[in-house]
Amino acid sequence: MERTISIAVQKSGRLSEKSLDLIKACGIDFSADSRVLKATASGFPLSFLFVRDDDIPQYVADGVADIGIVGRNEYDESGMELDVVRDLGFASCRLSIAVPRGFDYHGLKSLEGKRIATSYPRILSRILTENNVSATPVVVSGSVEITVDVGIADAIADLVSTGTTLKMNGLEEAECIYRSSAIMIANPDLDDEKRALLTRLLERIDAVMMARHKKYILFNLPEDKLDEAAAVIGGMKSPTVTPLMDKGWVSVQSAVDESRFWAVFERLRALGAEGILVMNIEKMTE
Ligand code: PRT
Ligand code: ZN
Repeated sequence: MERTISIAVQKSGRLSEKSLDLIKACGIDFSADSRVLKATASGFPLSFLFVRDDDIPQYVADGVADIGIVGRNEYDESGMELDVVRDLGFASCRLSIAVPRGFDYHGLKSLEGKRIATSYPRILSRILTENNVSATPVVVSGSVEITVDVGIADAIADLVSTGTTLKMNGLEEAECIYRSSAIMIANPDLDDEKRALLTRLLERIDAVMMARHKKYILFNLPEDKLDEAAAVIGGMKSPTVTPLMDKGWVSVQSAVDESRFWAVFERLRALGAEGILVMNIEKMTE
């Protein structure tokens, strides 16, 4: 029988959709019936376990699942020592100290002797200790943002993405103390066969993630501007250059980092580039 590798994915929540999108983009298909706890994929020997995100580090540690996708916050809070094999970049958020209006916050020292409500006592305590601050964590599993109002805490340490929740509860974000995004974790004791499957899966994930950060551009350029254009594009080993029927003109193709795209675009225009065509890249390797 063919060996499979199993992955624990959040059943429903902020990580679910993007986790499954990434896996699908790797050419792996599965029945997306969210009522089932387990599913088997086609296109890759992978099986799924759909669970609550809090349970993912434990399942991976116990070998119930071989790998998992979870927020770095959840993993660090679990205190488990697993292999963090990739930072997947999505579901990014920050753990921030937030205080009620009128709280005179001037750094972590302001929290000395205070009660701080959080769902992440381990991460919070580590940071407070590193900064020589002694405060009392008040551990709550949800609705951290109401604890100050109801009088059980003086400040909070909670996950923030847009900041709306804090504002709506009369709190101000005072300081970001930790950053998180989705990571892939793996059991450190996978056998050789499973490790080989993980390597294959990671190769696909890398190709998808790399492509997501790049655009493919094609343009026509006066041949005598080629060196300058190549310097502007940078990145890839060398652009592909094809002669055009029009003498003195060439067609150039290359991948460009999305973050640099507009700067590159404007400089190419200034060099006389014409007919610039931009495309999304589906998959890519170095
Ligand atoms: O049911 P299950 O236990 O599986 O899910 P869950 O409710 O515990 O987790 P879920 O789905 O809410 O979040 C899963 C992971 O998403 C977290 O562990 C983080 O890694 C990540 N993530 C990213 C977030 C946020 N952004 C986020 N904004 N997790 C929670 N929040 C909450 C935050 O706690 C606060 O209540 O959203 C609120 C703040 O949002 P803003 O946009 O108002 O700032
Ligand atoms: Zn959870």
